[in-house]
Amino acid sequence: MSQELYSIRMRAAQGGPHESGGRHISGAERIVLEEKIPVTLEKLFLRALKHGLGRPDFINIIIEFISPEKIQKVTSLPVYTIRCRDYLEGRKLARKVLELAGIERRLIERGFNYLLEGCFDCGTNMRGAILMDVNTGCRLEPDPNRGIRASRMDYAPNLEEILSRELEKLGLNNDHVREALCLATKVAHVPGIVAELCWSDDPGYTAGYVASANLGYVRFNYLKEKDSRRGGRIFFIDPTMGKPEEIIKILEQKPCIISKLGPIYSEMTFDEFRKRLKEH
Ligand code: PML
Ligand code: MG
Repeated sequence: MSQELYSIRMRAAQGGPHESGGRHISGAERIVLEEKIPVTLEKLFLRALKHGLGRPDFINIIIEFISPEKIQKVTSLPVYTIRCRDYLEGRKLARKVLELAGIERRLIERGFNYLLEGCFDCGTNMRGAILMDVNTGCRLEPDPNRGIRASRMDYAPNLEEILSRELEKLGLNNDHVREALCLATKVAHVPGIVAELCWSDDPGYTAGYVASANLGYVRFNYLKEKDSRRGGRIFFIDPTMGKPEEIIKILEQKPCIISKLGPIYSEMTFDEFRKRLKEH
């Protein structure tokens, strides 16, 4: 049987294609073996159709062969869940985690503001992420309405079952966690990326995370109010460590497979998290 891998990417919008001003509804992608293409297409199609943000009238699905020699193999970031009572406490603690990642406080504030404002011009969420220079606070996406879309990443086919089992033990086995951990792991491995901050745009999902190569995938059950559609991602980058054009190219195009799972910890306080970091 063929062991060749294919990238399958779906994006869906309402009011026409994204490039003609349609409102972004849903995006998801997989890297799968050839035999899994039909079932994956069906899953992605149904996912686009049944999204909480509304019914799309534009769905684009692309299938692309991936050359094995181009694939980067990595271990998933360690997963921490920091206890918090509500999104205000979650955001306060997320700011502290970003400080631990070495980002100046005023630039963290600027990052939060960018994410809270979303995409000015279209009055809706961006499909991709904001890219912010950690030294100047300037945004670096060539098209601020579209943002940068981290793409072409997945778990190795043999890891899916074990990942689901491990997440299940902690009540975290859902698409949001599985996909965000995969994306954050790819992003954190790109030279020049300092950290990522994300919370979901799904009105029913309040969780979010800060991720970085040194700290791990640090999640909070609350980073936004329930029923809010305002969500997205911001990548904090240091252009002295990697050219923005190069970072964007890797984020969007270089295939990345998680071939080994890092640890997944049960919920802890921020102080316990900090203590654990010191022990490592
Ligand atoms: C998303 O799916 O829109 C982003 C989810 C971020 C949080 C995932 C988690 O619970 O760890
Ligand atoms: Mg979403």
